[in-house]
Amino acid sequence: MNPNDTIVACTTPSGHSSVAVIRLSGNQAIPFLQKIFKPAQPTVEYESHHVYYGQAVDPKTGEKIDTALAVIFDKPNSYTGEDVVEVSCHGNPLIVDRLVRTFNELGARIARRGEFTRRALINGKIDLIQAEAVLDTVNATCEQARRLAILQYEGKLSEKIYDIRSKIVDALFLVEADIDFPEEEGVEYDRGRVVTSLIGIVNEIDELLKGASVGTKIKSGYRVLITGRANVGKSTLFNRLVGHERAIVHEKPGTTRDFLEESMQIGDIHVLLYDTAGVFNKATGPDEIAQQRTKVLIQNADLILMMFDGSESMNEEDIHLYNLVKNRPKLLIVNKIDLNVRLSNETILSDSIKISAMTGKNIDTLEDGIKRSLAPDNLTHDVLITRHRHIDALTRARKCLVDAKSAPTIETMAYEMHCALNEIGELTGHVLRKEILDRIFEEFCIGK
Ligand SMILES: Nc1nc2c(ncn2[C@@H]2O[C@H](COP(=O)(O)OP(=O)(O)OP(=O)(O)O)[C@@H](O)[C@H]2O)c(=O)[nH]1
Ligand SMILES: [Mg+2]
Repeated sequence: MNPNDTIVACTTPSGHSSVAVIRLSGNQAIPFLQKIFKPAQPTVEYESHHVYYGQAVDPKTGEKIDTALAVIFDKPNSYTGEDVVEVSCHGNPLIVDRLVRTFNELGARIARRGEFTRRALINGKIDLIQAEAVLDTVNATCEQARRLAILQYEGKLSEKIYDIRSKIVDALFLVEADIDFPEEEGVEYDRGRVVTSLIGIVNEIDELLKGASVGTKIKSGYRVLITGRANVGKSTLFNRLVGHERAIVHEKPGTTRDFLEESMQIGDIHVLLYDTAGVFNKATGPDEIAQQRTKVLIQNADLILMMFDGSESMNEEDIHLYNLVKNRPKLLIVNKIDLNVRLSNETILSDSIKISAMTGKNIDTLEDGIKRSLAPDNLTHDVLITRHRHIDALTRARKCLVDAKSAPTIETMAYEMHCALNEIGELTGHVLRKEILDRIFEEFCIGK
């Protein structure tokens, strides 16, 4: 992969659409455009950040390919930091392929996955955390994830990491001054001061790591599980929440065996909703396996919707299940309130949300309850870690700092602090490891 090549790719999805955008980046982007694009107003010199209307033509034959708009971004004020050209044409694969092929024949190389963003990173337009945020912005599946991705792209998390980095550098300065100039006056090494600042930095990393569980959940989705004994109306509620007839509903108990999972948004929260097999006594064969699976899912859920049938009194199966979820985060739900209420357990009646999954009554109250249970004030922070790569790098940096704190000699202390800086550098991309970059940019689409 030659970093000096001019690269080209279509940045919009393939298929038919009203408009498609082809992007070029590199030294030859503007000369290549000039060979293909004929502006309606003859122009000798294109101005940066201006849009030109004209025709895209085949430079060999002069044949018109499409009408088009061209935008020029002179380096360094572009996405990649290089000269960038974007050509908007009609979104027909025939036109898009023809234009990309023509640029390719002129000498532009077809861009790899994420190569535009990778160039932005190499050219210092963004750091690695921001590059990942580009991907997160494209892939965000709920409002919370989108907000977080935008904040990270703006550099909020990076700022925090740079702040931690500069505190390590300051502490290291004290240590190294003593190694280099042990006799020098005024730069006396004060181990206590270094240790205090190391403790402070470790605490800041711990704060970040604490928020990581929320951050990663926002991205991957909170697991919300509907459970209850057979026939209480779990699948009816599941269908109601996902908005279509996803699960089979039947008056016969034991309808659902394999659990169902649907990705959805409740409010601005990404939820993975599960419908599970009802739990009942004396289950055998496949029913028994299904119930074991329900029990495993209960252990891994972020929120359990524990459902009772309001039209029947509680039985020992309800109590058995209730005991299973007692110490888990949960909402109690009494269903079938469109019928005569026969459930008489005071505690359950007073602590529960009463709904009719069949008619839809009080489903909005239930959705509010789910939102409130899942989303504490987690987004009062601008800085939340959402990636396992970040968790790993910070955990490794933290370990180095803890080791530095108790290092037997000043030299080993300095060594550990350098290691911590290295980990932080990998996190931000200032220490570049090709295999890490390859892995990250492999997730991107071509044209980004
Ligand atoms: N009247 C009334 N009937 C309901 C309500 N919710 C579900 N039902 C009925 O209860 C029966 C069982 O509903 P399902 O949604 O299949 O119950 P389930 O809990 O998924 O049952 P299993 O998968 O067998 O454990 C069906 O006949 C539903 O129509 C409700 O709110 N009111
Ligand atoms: Mg069911």
